[in-house]
Amino acid sequence: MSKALLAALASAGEDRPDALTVAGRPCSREELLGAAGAVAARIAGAPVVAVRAEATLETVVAVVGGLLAGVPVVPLPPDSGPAERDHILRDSGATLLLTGVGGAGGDAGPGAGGQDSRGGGRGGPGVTVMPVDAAERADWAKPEPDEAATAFILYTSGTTGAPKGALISRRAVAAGLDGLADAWAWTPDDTLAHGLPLFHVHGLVLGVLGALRVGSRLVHTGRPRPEAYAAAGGTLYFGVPTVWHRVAGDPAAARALRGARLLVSGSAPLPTPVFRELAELTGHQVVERYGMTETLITVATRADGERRPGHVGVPLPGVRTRIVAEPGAEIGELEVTGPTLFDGYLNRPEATAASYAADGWFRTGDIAAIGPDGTHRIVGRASTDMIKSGGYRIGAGEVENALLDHPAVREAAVVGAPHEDLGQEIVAYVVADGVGEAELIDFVAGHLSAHKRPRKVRFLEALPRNAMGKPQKRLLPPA
Ligand code: MCA
Ligand code: AMP
Repeated sequence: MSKALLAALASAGEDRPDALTVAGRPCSREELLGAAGAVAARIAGAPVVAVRAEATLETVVAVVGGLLAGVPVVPLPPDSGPAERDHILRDSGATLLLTGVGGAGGDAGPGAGGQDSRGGGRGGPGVTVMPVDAAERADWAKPEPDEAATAFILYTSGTTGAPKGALISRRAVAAGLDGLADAWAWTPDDTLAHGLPLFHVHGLVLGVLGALRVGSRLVHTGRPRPEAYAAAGGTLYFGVPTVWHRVAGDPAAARALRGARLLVSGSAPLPTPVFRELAELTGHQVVERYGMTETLITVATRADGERRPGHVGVPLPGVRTRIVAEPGAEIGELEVTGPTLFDGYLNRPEATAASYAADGWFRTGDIAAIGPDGTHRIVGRASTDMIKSGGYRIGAGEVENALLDHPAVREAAVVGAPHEDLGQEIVAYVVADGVGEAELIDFVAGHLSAHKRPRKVRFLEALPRNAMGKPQKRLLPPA
């Protein structure tokens, strides 16, 4: 059995005044524990707690406070529009919303902080907004909850409908982080640097809890900009491929990473040209790892393993993988099992059941191949309705539904088109009268969140359909 999820926070290594720095604000581990203890004391006993997850110190305090108190944490994207925010709060049953100090005041608007904030601080009916003060202190002496307890409810898009809440246990988080520490020889001597959003597995679970559990320093740059990475002084850097593409496009920033120990990419495929350019500029071959919200990270290139572009490495300790393919084929759907798997989707028994094979392995929906040496290669996704843009997972159906909520839109079909920087960009094809591209883009950004907005809108007389009347996305004109 592994040690408790936060056990290392109080004990790992020597403390220092800048054990973590978030968007320019330093904090020691002792200060973090004190501030999080104050949060824990205020929320203890709540069934779940939502956290408006701006890239701020308050978000880290709020999340650690929730974990100390054993209250499942629901990170809310800070720029969530009403449709997304109301769905997440209602579906999760959150009655408390923790925000930065500036986000206080019932139906208050945006709060202080690094990341975009256009209303995620509003609670809505039945939700009390509770400001978090990183300067507050309280001792929290209660033992950590059982490792089977839910740590997070992470909302993630499917191909259709609204996002589903993935139930992530404390055990899964601990197992996943210990596996990555092993794979990357990640120790208290490291400084982890990144600027990823704090409402997804990559930035929050790996990028914050990873550092807290291992005992390494953390520098969160607020935003994942190349010049901020260059200035962060990390030994270990995390980024999505879009971030690495931008770093490669800024040679001075890239060269500043030469002194690092390990550069890690994940959340989407890292293009081979970016891998090569970074190797040239930084002297590092980027390590890729693969995972999902539902499974956490399951496969990773080890620090001492072979680094090949397009390859994501080998299963973490305790994880098993298999390819379900047609007879004779080497490429097929990747299925995984092991200690990092989620406990199902909240309130969605049917979706939960559908995500598992008959023998309990999780069906990732990713198409992959496993080489003779056990190295995994992700080839694509089974469904084109699951889009990855800038490392964000976006369901085509959710964006289509948002567009159909606009009174001028009669039909909508959304696809992910190849994009050099974002991997895929969201393109919306609509049948509509009296509305322009910019208005529809803003409409989706305002209803859902900015990263779910289409980057292009194409207007059609009618969507291509088959004899049954079903839209045929393959027959849409090029973006
Ligand atoms: C532009 N903006 C708008 C609009 N147009 N806002 C509202 N309405 C509009 N019409 C603003 C945005 O608010 C933002 O403002 C700015 O324009 C840029 O927008 P954004 O789309 O965010 O920027 P980008 O440059 O396209 O973003 C690239 C990015 C981002 C920074 C790389 O995509 C990102 O952070 N990706 C990380 C995703 C991630 O962490 N995924 C992990 C999932 P402003 O700049 O002022 O805010 S976990 C996972 O996948 C698994 C487990 C795994 O394997 O890791
Ligand atoms: P999310 O649920 O946002 O965590 O997204 C999970 C999805 O991201 C996976 O199902 C994959 O499609 C994709 N993904 C994550 N890491 C990689 C990677 N290294 N290479 C290719 N795809 C990846």
